[in-house]
This record gives sequence, C-alpha cells and structure tokens, in this order.
Amino acid sequence: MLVKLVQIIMLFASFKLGFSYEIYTTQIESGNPNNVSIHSFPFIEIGGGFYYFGQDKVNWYTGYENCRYLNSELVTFETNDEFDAVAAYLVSKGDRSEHWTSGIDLAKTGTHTWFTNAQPLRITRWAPNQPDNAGGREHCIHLGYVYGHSTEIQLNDRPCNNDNNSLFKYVCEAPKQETISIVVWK
Ligand SMILES: [Ca+2]
Ligand SMILES: [Ca+2]
Repeated sequence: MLVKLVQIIMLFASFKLGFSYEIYTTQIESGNPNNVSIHSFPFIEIGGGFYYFGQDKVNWYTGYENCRYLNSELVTFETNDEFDAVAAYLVSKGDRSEHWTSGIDLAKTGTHTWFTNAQPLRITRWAPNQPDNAGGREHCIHLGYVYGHSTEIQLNDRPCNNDNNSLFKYVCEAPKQETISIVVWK
C-alpha cells in the first residue's frame, strides 16, 4: 500500500512537472564582465588580477600562511604579461624589495612548479644563470633585483627558510572572480 502511495505521489509529481517551467535560471561566467563594483581591500587590482603586497619580511612558509589568512595564495605567474604587470607596479612604487612567489622545486629538485596549481613555470623571467640552487639549498622562488647590477625585476631561487638571510616580503594573489547571474520570472 505504501509503495502504491509513493508511486501515486511520484506520478502526480511528474505530471505536475510536465506542466511547469523554470521560474529562475542561473549562469556562471568568469571574471566581472559588467564591472560590478566589489570591495577588494586589501587587494589591489593590477592588469585584471588582484594582489596584496605583504610588507613584513618572512620566510616562504610564513609568507604562504599569511596569504592563506587572506583566503589567497602566494602569487602564481601564468604568463609573462602577468609578471610584467606586477613588476611594473613595484617599479612604479619604487619598491626594490625581494618578494616571494608560489614557485618552488621542493618536490623534485630542478623541477620548478607553482605550488598553487602544480603547473611548471613557463614564464621566461629568470635572472641570468638562475635558478642555480646555490649551495644545494635554494628551493623557493622570489622576484626582485637579483644582482647588484640588475636593472629589472626578475626571478631567482633562494632558501625557503631564513637560511642565508632569505627573509622577504611577499605577493599574495586573490582567487579569480566569477560572476553568477540569476534570471527570475516575476
Ligand atoms: Ca596569476
Ligand atoms: Ca639562486
């Protein structure tokens, strides 16, 4: 009897469904195509991405943790354009400090990846003769004016902990934005 009742209810439900229509529908798009204003502090928009420049000088692990406190991660440069935009921002601020990125070769020495997404470093912004894993201790990647005579910001590997005085500022990158549209009949 119970089974029959359930069947009748299901039949009724499907009958009802057959004459219904969606009262709302959703759509997810990447980015913020309508430029809806959102509160992004403390992140700064640069070239379509959102970044936070941590001013305390810390080891790579602490830098990563500090980004996680902000629901972000150390920066990942998917393209030369992204690197150049962030570097240009630092130049515009006159900031000559070293900054940690999410790049590492901790898993396999010599195989440099972004820790955020495990993708290999494809950008071509290494300083000359880097990465060199100097002393066999350099497994975390920072950006900065690597040599005394450097005239541009580039990438270099340095010890991840405070070994050899590698305490740096850091760049956090906020997650990508997505726009959810809801269309409603009313
Ligand atoms: Ca990025
Ligand atoms: Ca190095």
